[in-house]
Amino acid sequence: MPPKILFPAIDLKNGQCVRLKLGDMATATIYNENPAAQAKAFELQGFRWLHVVDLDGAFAGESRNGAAVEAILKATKNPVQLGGGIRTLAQIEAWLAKGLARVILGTVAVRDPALVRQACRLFPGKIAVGIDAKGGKVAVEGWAEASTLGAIELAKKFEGAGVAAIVYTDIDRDGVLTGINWESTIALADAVSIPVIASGGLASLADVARLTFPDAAKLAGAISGRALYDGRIDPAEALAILAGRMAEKPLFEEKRRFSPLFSSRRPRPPRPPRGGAGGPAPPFAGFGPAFCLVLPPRLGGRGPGLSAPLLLS
Ligand code: AMZ
Repeated sequence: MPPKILFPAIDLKNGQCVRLKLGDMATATIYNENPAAQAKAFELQGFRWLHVVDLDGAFAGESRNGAAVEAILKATKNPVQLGGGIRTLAQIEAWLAKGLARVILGTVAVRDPALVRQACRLFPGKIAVGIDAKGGKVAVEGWAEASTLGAIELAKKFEGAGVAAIVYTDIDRDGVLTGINWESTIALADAVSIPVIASGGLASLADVARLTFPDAAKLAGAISGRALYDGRIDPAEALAILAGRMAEKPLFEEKRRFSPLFSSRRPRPPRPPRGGAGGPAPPFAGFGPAFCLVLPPRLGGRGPGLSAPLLLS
């Protein structure tokens, strides 16, 4: 399983870094007036990707924080993915020419899926689709409008098109620190072969650790906004969990026992016969009996049921 990516998020409103609650512009909290400095700070904290949203652009239907995005691109060496107001091939091309690693297409993926498929052909590996759902239905235009499409129904339109990733946001959790909606995110990831990035509600290291569970194997990573800005998540600890390393400081209660990987909700597939050369790899090869990190409540742990497996092999 490739290492999971934790994407720190910069949401731009009037050129500043903000966080909204449930996508409502009226709830904006300003976290940094200098988005480029914030991008650099995330890079120095060890993050290797950056997720940027032009909020004004998502509502307006065209880029509105272009200067801030360009300043971010100059300030960080990390690959940057940008969503919000990108609706035409010309805009996609222009943004990629400025050095974005990926553009995220939301509204246009609902309104004109053929354009997304064409963009994938023209810019292979550089097109992500943003699926933002409320009550199971996809929302568009800054989440101000609901569509009649279900998230999985929309995702399936892009099977085989070459979409690099789907960023799936549960709108009802965005910015309110209630935890990722694992059930619907994993259901989406299981329904398509496109890697899915979880977004909306990431609240604690327990959510970060949950990414490493086997039923989340098809998730590419998760986006973190408010939890990082509020200091609920220590970047070094989060990145250590995803890298399968212990945190440098003894911050976790450590228990030697078998990994909870094998006691997840899903039944464990039968083991293939031993010693059979050429047989299928054992399920979850690379995970073995492992130490588990049990996150104490002060780190956002929710008790012994949620613990982070370490990859020791
Ligand atoms: O918070 C919001 N109201 C919001 C938001 N974060 N509205 C849209 N967006 C993001 C989506 C996606 O990344 O999560 O904007 C992008 C989609 O924009 P567009 O313009 O393609 O629909």
